[in-house]
Amino acid sequence: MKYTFTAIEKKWQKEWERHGLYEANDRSKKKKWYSLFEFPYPSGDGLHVGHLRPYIGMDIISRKRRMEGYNVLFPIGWDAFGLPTENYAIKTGIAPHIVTKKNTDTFRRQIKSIGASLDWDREINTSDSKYYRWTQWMFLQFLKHDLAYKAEIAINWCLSCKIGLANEEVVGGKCERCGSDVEKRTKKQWMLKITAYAEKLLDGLEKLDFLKEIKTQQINWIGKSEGAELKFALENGDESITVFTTRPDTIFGATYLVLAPEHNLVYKLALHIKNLPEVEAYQNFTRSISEQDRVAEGKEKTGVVLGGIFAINPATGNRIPVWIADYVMAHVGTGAIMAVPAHDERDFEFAKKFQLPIVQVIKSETVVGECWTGEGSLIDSGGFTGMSSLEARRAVTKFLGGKLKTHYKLRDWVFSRQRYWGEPIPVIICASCGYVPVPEKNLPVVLPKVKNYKPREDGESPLASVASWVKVKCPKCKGPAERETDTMPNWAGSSWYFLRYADSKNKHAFADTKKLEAWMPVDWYNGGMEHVTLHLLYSRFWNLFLYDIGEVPTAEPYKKRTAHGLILAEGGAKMSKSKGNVVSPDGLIKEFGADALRVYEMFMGPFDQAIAWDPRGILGASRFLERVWNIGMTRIVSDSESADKELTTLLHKTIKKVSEDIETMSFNTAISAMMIFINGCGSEKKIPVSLWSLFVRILAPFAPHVAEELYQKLTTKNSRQKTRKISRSKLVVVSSKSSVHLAPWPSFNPKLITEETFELIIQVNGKFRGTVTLPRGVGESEAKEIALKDEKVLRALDGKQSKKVVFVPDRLINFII
Ligand code: ANZ
Ligand code: ZN
Repeated sequence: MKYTFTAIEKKWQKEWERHGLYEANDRSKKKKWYSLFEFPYPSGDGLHVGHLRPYIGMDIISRKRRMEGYNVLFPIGWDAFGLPTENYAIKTGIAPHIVTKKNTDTFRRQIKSIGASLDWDREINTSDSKYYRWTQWMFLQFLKHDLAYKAEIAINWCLSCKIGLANEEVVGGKCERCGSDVEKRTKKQWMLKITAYAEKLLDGLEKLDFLKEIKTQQINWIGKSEGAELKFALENGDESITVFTTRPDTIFGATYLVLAPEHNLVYKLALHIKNLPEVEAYQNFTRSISEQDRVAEGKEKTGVVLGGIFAINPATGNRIPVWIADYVMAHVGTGAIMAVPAHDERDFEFAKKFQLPIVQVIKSETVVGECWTGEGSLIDSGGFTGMSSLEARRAVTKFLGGKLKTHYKLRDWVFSRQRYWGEPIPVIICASCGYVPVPEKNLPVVLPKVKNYKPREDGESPLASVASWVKVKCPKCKGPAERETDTMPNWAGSSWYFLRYADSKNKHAFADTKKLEAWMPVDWYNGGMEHVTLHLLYSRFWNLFLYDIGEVPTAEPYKKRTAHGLILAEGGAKMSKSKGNVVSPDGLIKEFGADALRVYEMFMGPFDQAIAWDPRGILGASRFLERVWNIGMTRIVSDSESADKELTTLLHKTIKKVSEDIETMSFNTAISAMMIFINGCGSEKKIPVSLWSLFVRILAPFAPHVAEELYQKLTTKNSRQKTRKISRSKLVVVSSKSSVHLAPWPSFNPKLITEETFELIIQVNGKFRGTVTLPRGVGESEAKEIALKDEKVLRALDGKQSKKVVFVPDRLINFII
């Protein structure tokens, strides 16, 4: 029987929508569940198959939760402000909001076409003034609580475009758009004081169910380090240098000091520096090197001594030279270090290169002449000799009158851009009152229409040219004043969108308190690994702040955060329009159906790993669904007619596997379990309706349209208790209650599941290399994948691809190389 996906997919999408099947209920008595994926940026290129991967993954989880009886919120919206839209507007003169409308229409159509169980009623758009009114309101709260301030900050300036660039527009030190050189310029920018939340952002992590890599990245980004600030007097004049060190215990081995090349003192000491031209040349040289390159491991150390400048080591009384070098960062610690080459790798490399003295002061466990960075007892350290290094940290600091100090690598968040397509910053600049917040009742400050979207030659936002908008009365003194013409960065709207979904149409508040209490926190958030240091930290900070001022019910916004792997283009390159390798879902859905695309995307590999698109892959998914379809349409019989024990057991194992695998996002293995079940159905067997109904339910989150059609067929067929074939009827869900997507999630019978695992023997070229425990019935691809994670096997393969794989089900796998 023909698998007519086109007709059923459209039909069920309409039916589900008509019944509001996926609308979240703010006042339900059921337990709530909130699933979230990172809302898309509606680009002009439309969606590609890679975008869909996280949506399908979270859709599967949301559908399972609904079937488990939860009241589910699974929303979507558009992160609509952003550079590509703005740059397109600059190029074409088409207004960004028109471009955005067109793009969101495309995205909406595409996402709807995969049948995701989203609550479209709550759709939001960050560039809509009804939304950004609240982004502006929140900015005013930051301002009120002294967490927003203006500071001189270096920005990226393209010498040819004559505009300030966002960091993401600078690629390898060049302007992403024209390829010319980019230089640092200083500009007054709005900043948000995220550093005030460094400790809370760290503490909060402990209780959260985030992937370990995500936690690690956040911890490293915050970069807490506990140490001391110690003062070194200078021989020249009254100046002194304060260094930050995590190892005050090593001070007797500090044989020189190093300042960051941009350190203020270099300018202050200019008159005393004997080799000033050389020093200035070095300063210029380092300006062109990106920060990442400066700190990169293994990078050749460079630096210049400040001729004629000497400091006194307060512990030894020795005169030591002062250098500038780019391995010391201006904004980390105090921008100055005491160098202890015997016990710090970077100092060690530097000292060897420039032949500076290396004095060991900690007893080392390695050979003499190497750098020992570990702990030990102190040697040649005056009165501290013999003390343990850990103990000496405090003792030395105290003795020298230093301060114990905690530093963070995290820096405040640059919150303004001199660009058009963003939220206007709701501040008025008055010559006599300073920065005056726009009164809350006057929000939103609507982004005015302009003709030219290009930033001005002087680097100011195009908004600065709209005199009628800029000139306002000062809200305080009523004197003439001007609006702030900077706009917020791309990260603003996405820092709180998950809150708006709780109550997306509210006109009086960003969301009603009761509704926030009903929905927050997000139970499961999935997003890209590329967003875990910026967006994920920004939005946690934003929510922590709103919690502190009593605006939201939970300190942390997300209980759990996972990440998906990218889908790469055929051959493994990143999908991008410029490479012409983008795969659109549209044609695939037309040819194979949304369900086949969904199943293929979930089956193609482990969800959390990057994987290349295989144009033939979807055929397998399509064939699987065809087989399911044929069984469901032709071979279902009443329970009394058939009771295959083996098949019942297999089904219960499948239910267990699929139930567990969804929870760990092992969607690929869940699908292979369902494939095994379908194989178990053979080509002849009659399948009893009660078994089949359970199978259709576990299939439903993956292939919602096919499952609905088969389920509807079943319920009518069942009620009539007839076993003859019935042709495809024009059934619709009569009430939302009868949809498979609200049917209870099946539980398995543990008694039926015995002896479910076996030891798979792994061989390389016929030689035994180990075993792994696997569920019986495991397929070749899954067995192969797991076997290839075994270290002994990897060693035996030695990086070679296997030419052939011999797989004996439930017994062994042999890689021939
Ligand atoms: C002396 C010393 C001796 C150090 C020793 C380490 C080992 P973490 O833990 O990564 O935070 N440091 C301080 N400020 C710096 C800056 N602005 N740029 C580059 N490096 C800087 O690193 C703290 C250590 O990094 C500090 O402790 C300092 O070197 C260096 F056996 O001081 B230490
Ligand atoms: Zn004023």
